[in-house]
Formats: sequence, C-alpha cells, structure tokens
Amino acid sequence: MIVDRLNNPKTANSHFKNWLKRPWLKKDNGSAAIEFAFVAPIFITLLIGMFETGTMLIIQNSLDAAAREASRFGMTGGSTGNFSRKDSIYKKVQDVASAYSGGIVNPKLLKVAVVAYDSLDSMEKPEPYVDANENGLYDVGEYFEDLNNTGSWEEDQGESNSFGLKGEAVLYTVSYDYKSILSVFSFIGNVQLIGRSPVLNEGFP
Ligand SMILES: [Ca+2]
Ligand SMILES: [Ca+2]
Repeated sequence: MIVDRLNNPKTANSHFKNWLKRPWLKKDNGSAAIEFAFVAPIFITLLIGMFETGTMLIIQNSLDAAAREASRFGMTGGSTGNFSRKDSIYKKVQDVASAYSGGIVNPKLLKVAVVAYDSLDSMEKPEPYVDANENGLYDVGEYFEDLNNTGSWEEDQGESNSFGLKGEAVLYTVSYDYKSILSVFSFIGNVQLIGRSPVLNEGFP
C-alpha cells in the first residue's frame, strides 16, 4: 500500500513536500552556517592536536632509539671508518633518529649529552660531602669528594661531556626541540623531547 503510494509520482511528490515542511527541518535554515563557524575552529584545533601528538610520539620513539643505539655503540669504545669515537657516536644518533622518524627529525637540531660515572648506582647522585653544620645541605667550606674534577661541589657527580673510560657507566641523553604548530596561537611553545639510555662500558683497551 505504502509502496504503491510512493511509486505514484503525484502522491510521492506531496509526501516529499510534507516532509520538507517539518518544523525541525525549517529550524535549520541558515543556522547551520553559524553553528559551523563556532564548531570549525574547535574541530580544526582538535585535528591539529591529534596530528601533533602523533608527530611527537614518532619523534619521541626516534630519540629513544637513537640514545639506545648510540649508547650500545659507545659502550664498545669503537669507532667507524675514519671518524673519531665522538663523531661516530654523534653520527649514530643522527642516522638512527632520522631513520626512525622517517625524516621528520632534522638531524642538525639534535642535542647529545654524555655524562660518565664510576658505576650505574652513582648516576645523577650528588658528590659525597660532610654536613658539618648538619643542615642537610652542602655549604661552601664543607668537605666534599670532587669526583668529577670540577674543583667545586655538584648535585650531579657525573663528569660531563665524557664517553667514559672502560668499565665506567655513561648516561646518554638525546634531546630535540619540537616546534608546535599551535605555538602560533600561544597554546604551547617549543616542546623538548628527550631520549635517555644508561650503559656500562665494556672493558675496551
Ligand atoms: Ca651543610
Ligand atoms: Ca665536582
């Protein structure tokens, strides 16, 4: 019965006209454009946010890989080709970060920090000192062990810019400043992403 009425061009046409007259459809006239104007910026911001989150995850993963691979190479004490040990390690960081990020990471903007310690347990620990005035802090004049040979007391006893001697522990840190697209709106500025890897050097000669 209904099918018959719809198949009849006359009645089908009047059905369509009635349908168009429905109040909820009328209400939409013109307001859709205004609604879109309100929702579009939020929607676009969300899209950019999702894109940025994905990009940062890819970069983070590449920094983790670069620190890991460079530290594993560095712990052997070796070098590649005509490169020095330092240049070999830096090259490793750049190559791995570029490859893992699919070229998103600009290798020239990568920062590499290496800090050497006597052991893995002493990583990022302060230089030992005698707390003569018992205030729980190091004060100038109190006796301390200058483990990193800087002539002063440090909260981190590691020796900076050192790939470590044989048997020493080394903390590799690879960092990258990611410039957010949303920084144009001052939502977020640069985001520093960091990959770290602690290793114990082998007994190389
Ligand atoms: Ca003190
Ligand atoms: Ca020191």
